[in-house]
Amino acid sequence: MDNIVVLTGAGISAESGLATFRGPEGLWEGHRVEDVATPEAFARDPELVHRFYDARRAQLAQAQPNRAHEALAYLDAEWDGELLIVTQNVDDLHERAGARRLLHMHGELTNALCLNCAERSPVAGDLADTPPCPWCRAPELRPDIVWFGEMPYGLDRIEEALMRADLFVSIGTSGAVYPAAGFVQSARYRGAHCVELNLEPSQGSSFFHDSRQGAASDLVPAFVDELLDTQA
Ligand code: BV8
Repeated sequence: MDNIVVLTGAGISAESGLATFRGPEGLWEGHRVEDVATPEAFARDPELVHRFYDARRAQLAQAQPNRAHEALAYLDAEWDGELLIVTQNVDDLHERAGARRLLHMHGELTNALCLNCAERSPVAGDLADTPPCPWCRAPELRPDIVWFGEMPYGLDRIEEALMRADLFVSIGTSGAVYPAAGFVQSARYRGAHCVELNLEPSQGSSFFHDSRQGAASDLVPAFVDELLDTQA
């Protein structure tokens, strides 16, 4: 099992108190996803979208990484082979737990993107207050988030890692959003062993050789121990 690709979703951050996307009544923090996580929504009502992300950023500042984030960071530090943690999450809990070989394919809540000069910058305060871009001073900052209909980040790097993977592990994702939900099919096609660790079977469960149900903070530390035992 030399090369590993891990895909994480909102479920890995649930035990840190951050809402998942498809909670009860399919609302997300009281909003329909389409009303806040699309370029059209931002064009229609930038203030509403900024307030939505400002609230999530404030909530994130109070959240802590959980044992699942910590276990993946430990794997990152100890694994001699190739490892890439691809996260759909826009929170920074993987980094705060110490993960290094990490790629945010849907962007980062803590960053802003300037619509004028296309530079990224860390968000200081609320974007709803239309602060000037630190690079070009234009008051044109948007959340550095990949919305529905927008191109995810790092797809070439992800595809390359999937082509080389011996093991693909999917953690805390419902398998509802593409192209992330299709990664297991690429990995399986190329002969990787595919494992799913999730509270309930995801929409893509049938593509996994091994699908384990349970809380990430229980399943992930145990799985990392299993992996590191194979390396010993
Ligand atoms: C793209 C940033 C073109 C936002 C996100 C039809 C119409 C329109 C579009 C489409 C369509 N069909 C396909 C598409 C494309 C669309 C898509 O997939 N739509 C879906 C809804 C059908 N995708 C896109 O638009 C993407 N872009 O396609 O561009 C393209 C394509 C290919 C190549 C080039 C170009 C862009 C998608 C990105 C959207 N942005 N996030 C924000 O965060 O504000 S997506 C959003 O959903 C989050 O990133 C989230 O991570 C992601 C997926 O959700 P999950 O992470 O899986 O979270 P969810 O709540 O669903 O599930 C949580 C799971 O955890 C559950 O299974 C639960 O059981 C489990 N769980 C809960 N607690 C625990 C747990 N597990 C373990 N332990 C626990 N304690």
